[in-house]
Amino acid sequence: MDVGIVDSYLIETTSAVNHKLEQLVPIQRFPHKLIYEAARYALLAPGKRIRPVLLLATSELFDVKQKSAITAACAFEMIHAYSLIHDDLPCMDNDDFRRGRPTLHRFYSEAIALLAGDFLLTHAFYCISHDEEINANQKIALIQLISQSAGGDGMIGGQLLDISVHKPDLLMLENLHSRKTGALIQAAIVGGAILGNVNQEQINSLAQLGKKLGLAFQIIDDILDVTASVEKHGRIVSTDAINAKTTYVTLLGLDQAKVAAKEAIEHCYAILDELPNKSFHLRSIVKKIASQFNS
Ligand code: GRG
Repeated sequence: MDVGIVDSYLIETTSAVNHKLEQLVPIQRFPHKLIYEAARYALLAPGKRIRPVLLLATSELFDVKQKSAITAACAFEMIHAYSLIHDDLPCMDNDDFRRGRPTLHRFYSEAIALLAGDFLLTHAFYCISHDEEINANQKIALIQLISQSAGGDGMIGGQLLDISVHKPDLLMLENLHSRKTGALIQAAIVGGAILGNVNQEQINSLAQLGKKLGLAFQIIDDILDVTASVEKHGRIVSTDAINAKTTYVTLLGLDQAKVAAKEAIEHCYAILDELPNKSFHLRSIVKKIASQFNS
């Protein structure tokens, strides 16, 4: 596949997402304008926009126009940005940098970071419920999907496992990540299918694709934590190791982690092959995620 075509699709969709995010969280003149300013600082910082792009590429499979899916796509990025803001707080990971900038609580304050995260979480639902491009049934289905995937049985539950389970085994690590990172990635894909009004059978296979892609995404993140440090420093300066984190690499070893990532990616391609619709862009995103590590 031509990498140039893949990249130009990603550039076009991420820039459409960024443009819409700017509109959905505008600069304000209210006395409380700081909450918008802080939310924009985190939300508009350079990120990969993987979740909104997945939603757009999935909805496109079912001929949904970008303008009808873009608000829902942005809602996923808002939820993701909120989770990063809260994850970086001193009571969680206590991180100083995110997306190449000081974390929100370092740049502003903990109180502002907490409120900006709360605002983005709430605003995601505000934006979906006020979107004039989608119908009432789709709104309810998206709200149910997002609240479930980001809620107590999804991302928040995964975060709880992450901060409370000491030295998880492989089964627990998979459980933790399928909730913490996998659930929202999976939901972004299912969200695209909801906008396409597809049948339950297709939703199920796309949910399966999201599950495998979420798994691959996390294993690759763990691999990159080790390999990127070797490339940069000539030795392992793994942040996961510094933080004594259990990862796919610490449990499986680097080579087997690569095998596991490759298997998850192959599974994604197999699901894509079975879809009745041509999935050129969705396939290219899977390929892009896979291309981050050397198999
Ligand atoms: C605090 C409620 C709460 C939840 C936090 C998702 C999460 C739960 C924390 C994220 C922490 C983290 C670094 C997880 C590993 C997975 C990962 C690489 C997330 C970052 O997502 P990317 O790579 O980030 O899509 P960008 O910046 O590109 O959007």
